[in-house]
Amino acid sequence: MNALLQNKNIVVMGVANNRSIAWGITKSLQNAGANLIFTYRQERSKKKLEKLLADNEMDAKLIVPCDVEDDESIQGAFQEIGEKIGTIHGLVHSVAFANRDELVGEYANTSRDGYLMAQNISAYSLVAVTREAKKLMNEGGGIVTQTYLGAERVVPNYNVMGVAKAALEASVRYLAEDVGKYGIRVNAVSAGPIRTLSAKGVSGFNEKMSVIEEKAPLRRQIDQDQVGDATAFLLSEMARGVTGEVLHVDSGFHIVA
Ligand code: NDP
Ligand code: KAL
Repeated sequence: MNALLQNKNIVVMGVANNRSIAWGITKSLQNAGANLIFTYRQERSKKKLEKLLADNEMDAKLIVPCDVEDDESIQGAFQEIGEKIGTIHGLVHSVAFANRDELVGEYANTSRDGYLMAQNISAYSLVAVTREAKKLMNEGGGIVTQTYLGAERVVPNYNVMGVAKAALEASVRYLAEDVGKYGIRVNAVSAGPIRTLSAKGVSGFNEKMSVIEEKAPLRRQIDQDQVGDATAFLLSEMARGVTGEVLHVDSGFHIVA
């Protein structure tokens, strides 16, 4: 236990199951003394989350539905959080989606609808939730999203999601400028490959994982707990001088040629 986020109200978006990066983050936030608020999309995710919390003897202050494709759903979620919790000090955005058939083969084949869906759920959602969260962050605080190296480089099969993550990372910088004057910081963690529900069955994932042990400076896999601790740091006062940043938690893979 550390006291990095003692008595801080933090909203976590994107726990689908025990393998979710957002669940690793939840454990780090709990360890830092934070009060936890969750949003979910699918009822199945809510059930998994409730069981995980119970099994780990953890408490949620509030669990609310939020589909980031829908502005009313986002507004409703943050309104409820405002009414029941009041001030929040942090937000974790850990959601992304692209159609599976756009995550293979040539990027040039991306459909207009597929492009817009990936951008909508994976990039624009950060803009929309930042706008709503800001209204409740009247003591300042931190917002952290999750990104991947495919935003910076061409990674086979990542395709439309790479372009969405590029927009997400640029949004981190523009949003950081907007909300910095209110004492709110916006950052991203760029995680190496982690086997989660989203990663399941997508082409090229196993190869991307195995190359980490061969080539990354630390020569070991990345896990949810490493991303969790880095995210907790970025949300905390320890990172009070850091905003608009993309912090790689990837065993150093991004520095090697
Ligand atoms: P998970 O499958 O565990 O989490 C994905 C989450 O996205 C789910 O909780 C899902 O909710 C949520 N989601 C999808 N669409 C919507 C929507 N319209 N509204 C609200 N929530 C939605 O996978 P990860 O933990 O791997 O993914 C979390 C983040 O980490 C993503 O941004 C991903 O791109 C990023 N990332 C993952 C890496 C990896 O190797 N796994 C590497 C680098 C970054 P529900 O199931 O309820 O629909
Ligand atoms: C180069 C890598 C290999 C994999 C390529 C693409 C990965 C894209 C991630 C994206 C989030 C996956 C999906 O959207 C999956 C979706 O089409 C089907 N899955 C679901 O609907 C499940 C049930 C729900 C829970 O998933 C979502 N997202 O809602 C990239 C690897 C090395 C790193 C990864 C996996 C990065 C990343 O961004 O996740």
